[in-house]
Amino acid sequence: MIKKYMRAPAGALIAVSSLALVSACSGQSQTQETSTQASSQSSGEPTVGEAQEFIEKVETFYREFGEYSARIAWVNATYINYDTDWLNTRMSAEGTEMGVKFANEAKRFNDLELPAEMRRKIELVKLGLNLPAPERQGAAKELSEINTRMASTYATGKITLDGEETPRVDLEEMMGTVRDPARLQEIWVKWREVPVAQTDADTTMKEDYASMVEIANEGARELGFDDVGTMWRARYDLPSEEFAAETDRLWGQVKPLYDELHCHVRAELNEEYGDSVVPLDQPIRADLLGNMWAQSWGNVYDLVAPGAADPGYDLTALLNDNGYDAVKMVETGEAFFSSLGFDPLPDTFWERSQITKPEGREVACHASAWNLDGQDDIRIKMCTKVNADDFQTVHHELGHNYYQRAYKDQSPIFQGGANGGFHEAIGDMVGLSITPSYLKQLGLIDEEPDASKDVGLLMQAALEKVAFQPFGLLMDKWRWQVFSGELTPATYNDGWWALREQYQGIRPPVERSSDYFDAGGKYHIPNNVSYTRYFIAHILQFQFLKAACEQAGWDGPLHRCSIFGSEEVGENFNAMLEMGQSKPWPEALEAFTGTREMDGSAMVEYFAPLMTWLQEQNADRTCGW
Ligand code: X8Z
Ligand code: ZN
Repeated sequence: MIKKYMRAPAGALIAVSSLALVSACSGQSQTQETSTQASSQSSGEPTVGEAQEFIEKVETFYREFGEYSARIAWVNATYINYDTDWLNTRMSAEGTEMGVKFANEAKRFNDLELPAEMRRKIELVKLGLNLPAPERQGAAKELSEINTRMASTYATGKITLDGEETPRVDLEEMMGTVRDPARLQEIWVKWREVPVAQTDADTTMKEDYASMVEIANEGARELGFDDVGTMWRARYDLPSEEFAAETDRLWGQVKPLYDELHCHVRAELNEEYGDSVVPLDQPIRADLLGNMWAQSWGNVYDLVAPGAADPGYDLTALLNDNGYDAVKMVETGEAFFSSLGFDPLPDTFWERSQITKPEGREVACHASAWNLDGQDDIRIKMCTKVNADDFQTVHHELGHNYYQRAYKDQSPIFQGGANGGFHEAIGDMVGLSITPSYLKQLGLIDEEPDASKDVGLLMQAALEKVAFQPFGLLMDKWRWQVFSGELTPATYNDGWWALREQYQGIRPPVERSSDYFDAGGKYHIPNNVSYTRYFIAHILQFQFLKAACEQAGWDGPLHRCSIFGSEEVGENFNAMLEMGQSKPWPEALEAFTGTREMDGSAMVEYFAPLMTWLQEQNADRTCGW
């Protein structure tokens, strides 16, 4: 099915934080249709012909600047030094200036009646910038200097452990394996020194962030938005406030499951660490959950496993014992997509990707997927470790790449996910098919555990997926408050921990003064990657899975379904992917699942047997915080 693609002129898929057609993290286009918020500055009656000319001009720019900027951003992210920061800053300022110019020009066509496709392109151009700058002289340059510096500070910030400078990815991994609370606290605290340390420019990331908020808000207001948060929410084909309410509705569907999981995990951690470290009436200490940000808890599975229902294997150990290295993990991911009928990855993917952390230079290790030319120059950038987390991440990133390639024949304005959540959900949906039956097909296990082990399998999945949801939601709740001015630099940290406690039921291991900038310890904050996309993706991936398993004729429980080898599912999936963002997302959703609504009930159904088990376990416990 993929072979029918024709070659189109080079598409613009870039990875910059200025005219961010595609963000560095996700390959997700930053543009989405919105209600018409910007006011017209029309001079003379605009015509449909002028609108068409304008669109063609923007498309040409997106193609050309897209490839140029992506190559600079790639070199910067994979070889961070003074010069590549300099290049990235200049490129990003140019992109921002052009993006602002186009967004303002687009307003001219606000009241003109246009065919739906042209209207959508015009609206997407208005939302094309991730962070707009005001038009005043020097603002775009200042904004891009700040953004490049924050990104590089996050990627290269030095941390010394036991007198030795320790790679950041090693610290991340240690949070999953270390069990000594004092040591965990030490690593956790050191990680969070970077956002308040002095940079070469004599600023801190916290100060830079505050300046960024000021400038980008000014830019957003010039474009007719209340603030940057409103602009980000407007990318979901809904009025901004309706979208916020929609995320709360989806959270409401999953929250009962999270509450039970939290209760059980806290009780088991209390068994392990005792009352003084894990008091039963308090939020859980954030450093005890197996992850630097307590965003997914799969690494503490062994501490909370449901005894008799434990399936008896550990994917990290299986990969290592079977001689998997990083490349083999990626090849295995590719083979999964091939089994669905997708074309193999191009040779250039293997030649140009950064699969492991290179020696002797600074790189951004946070995983990302790129399309450098809007066509076939797709790549991943990872510092892959051989473990279960990164096996999932490999599938996640490849999902971005296959999506990018599927929509490469769309106009560059439409080259993006149906919404940000779609782009993040594709690889995750495939990753949900790493079931025991699939592991057996790979030869990693000899026998599939029987149904009595389902609760164990579901516990593993819930620690990743259910535990994630409140974090997925609160990251942007915090930013929405920051951009609206509800939080100020003096209250950034208190506001951050208030949300962490309210939604996740976690607390810092030590008192955190308001001088800290703990939000800045998470990649997506200094890199300005919006985060609601991941919350949405965690809902959508279960909806996609359910639809796919129905298409494949699966009649067992959803959590045992693997779509490996189903070309029919692949073909239907590809039909959705090819659309890119050419249509409002409900149409893309309908194309694959038959429904136009996002709905958490597939996720709830997937975990239903675990929910029953958790409720039994928690019957005599006091839950909540
Ligand atoms: O950032 C990512 C991907 C790249 S888009 C590795 N993720 C979020 C995170 O790591 O915080 C995937 C899950 C959530
Ligand atoms: Zn992603």
